[in-house]
Amino acid sequence: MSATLQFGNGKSSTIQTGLYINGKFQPGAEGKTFAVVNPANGKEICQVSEASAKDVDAAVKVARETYDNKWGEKVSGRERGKMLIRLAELIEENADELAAIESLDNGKAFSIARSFDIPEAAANFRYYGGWADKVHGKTIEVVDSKFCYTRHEPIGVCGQIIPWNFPFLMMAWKIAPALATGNVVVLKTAEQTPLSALKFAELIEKAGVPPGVINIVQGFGPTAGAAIANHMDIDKVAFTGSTLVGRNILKAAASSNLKKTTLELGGKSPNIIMNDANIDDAVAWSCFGINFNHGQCCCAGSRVYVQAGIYDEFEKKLLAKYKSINVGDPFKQDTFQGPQVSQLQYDRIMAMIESGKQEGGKILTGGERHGKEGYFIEPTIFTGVNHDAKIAREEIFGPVLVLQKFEDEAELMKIANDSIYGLAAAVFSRDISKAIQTAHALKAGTVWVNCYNQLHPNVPFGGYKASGIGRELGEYALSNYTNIKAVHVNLSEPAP
Ligand code: TXE
Repeated sequence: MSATLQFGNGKSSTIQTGLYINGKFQPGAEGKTFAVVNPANGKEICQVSEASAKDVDAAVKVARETYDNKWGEKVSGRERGKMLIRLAELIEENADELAAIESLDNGKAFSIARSFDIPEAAANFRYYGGWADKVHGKTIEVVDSKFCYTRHEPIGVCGQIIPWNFPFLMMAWKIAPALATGNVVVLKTAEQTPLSALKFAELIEKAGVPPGVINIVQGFGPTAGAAIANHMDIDKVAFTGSTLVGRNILKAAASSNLKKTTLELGGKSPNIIMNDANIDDAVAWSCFGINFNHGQCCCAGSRVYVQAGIYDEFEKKLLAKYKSINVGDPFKQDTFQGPQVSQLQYDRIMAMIESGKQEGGKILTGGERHGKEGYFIEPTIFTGVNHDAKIAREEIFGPVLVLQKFEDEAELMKIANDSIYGLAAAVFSRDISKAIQTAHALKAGTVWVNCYNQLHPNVPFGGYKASGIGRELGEYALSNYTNIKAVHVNLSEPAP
């Protein structure tokens, strides 16, 4: 089972379309397949195998046997590190092909997939490859008669469920720290975007990773996804997606085997521009902050608050900046914004735009479909929106910005923090003391000062409040994937 993909740059690639379990591509137990759609034109790209709960079961069984007999602490950190670094190299060697697959499947610009998604995924594997032989416990002083230490042990079989906005990068964020710490994984890709992970699966054996360590299944949330969350023999689940489904994952984990759970969920991130900001820079970062990846970023700067003293100039310059956004064919070199990922997402975003209008918001620019086919939406700015309006409070996950004016900084902070979410925020000011004080007062897992959407493998990422549980990236992510064992050794303590 394979498919040949034709890219908009004239090139093509052949991929395997089965489920990748125990190092082999195979059809689903129920023999079902589903269509993968090109969001740029709404046409089918190919069919891929669909995983059922039975396939998840089979993958978990293989993963468990592999963990017990061939992986875990049986393979040294040094060896695991080498494999992760080899995976990084293989990703780099195949970067053009992987970026083209990502662009075709997700709709993001090829140039951005090639310069961001794929190299960043490689950087993640390399970074965690470096950690693999540096994960260790501590010795803890107690009394002379005892020796106590901790071990950071792998958790075991990890279920990982990823979304469609950064399919390849989210896969890297999940798999790399899990393997660095000696775990095995069963990863479910998003039903909208399974293709780049299937190409990645071809690289796993080449990197020397034993069969059964990384298992990749594509399928739907209520079936394959729920099977992972409810599984009695999965020790940990990591999820990135909607807050709604995140709650269900947590409930499923609680009512099955209380598997450890980390969640990376939605956001409604405030981006604050103070009177003393460098206006041109703030305009450029704010535009990038909402429109990068077509607004399909959990940390998108979807609420921009500009202080009254510079508001008019900011609005004028932002509007001019918006006119320079190239929306269109993801394979054209100068395209910045491609289509939204699916008809469903397109419909959800257009419904939010409609609700913004109904609630009295004024459209400064955009608000309509772009072009005649595919799921393209014009970059859109709303002004005059009440803080309680739906578009000011709920995640839109599209290129739709709510632009607001504020006078008083203290009042603004209350509004900025008045959200169920707390994933990211930004502040623009030339006064570094004020910027840092604001950064500390914002209730968010990431705060950018004088920039936006900056991520790095070394730096943790995750949310306050309903934006999630746990942190990905950096040293912090390692703790998502280890059990801490305390060992008390009696040296000379008399028996009771
Ligand atoms: O997400 P879902 P959707 C937000 C964003 C977007 C909204 C809906 O606001 O508009 O969510 O997107 C799997 N048990 N984010 O509907 O359904 C599903 O198969 C187990 C933010 O696509 O949460 C996919 O693999 N798994 C976000 C993954 O969950 C289930 C990224 C995400 O899909 C499941 C994506 C179930 N019952 C959307 N139901 C971010 N934080 O970056 C679905 N899934």
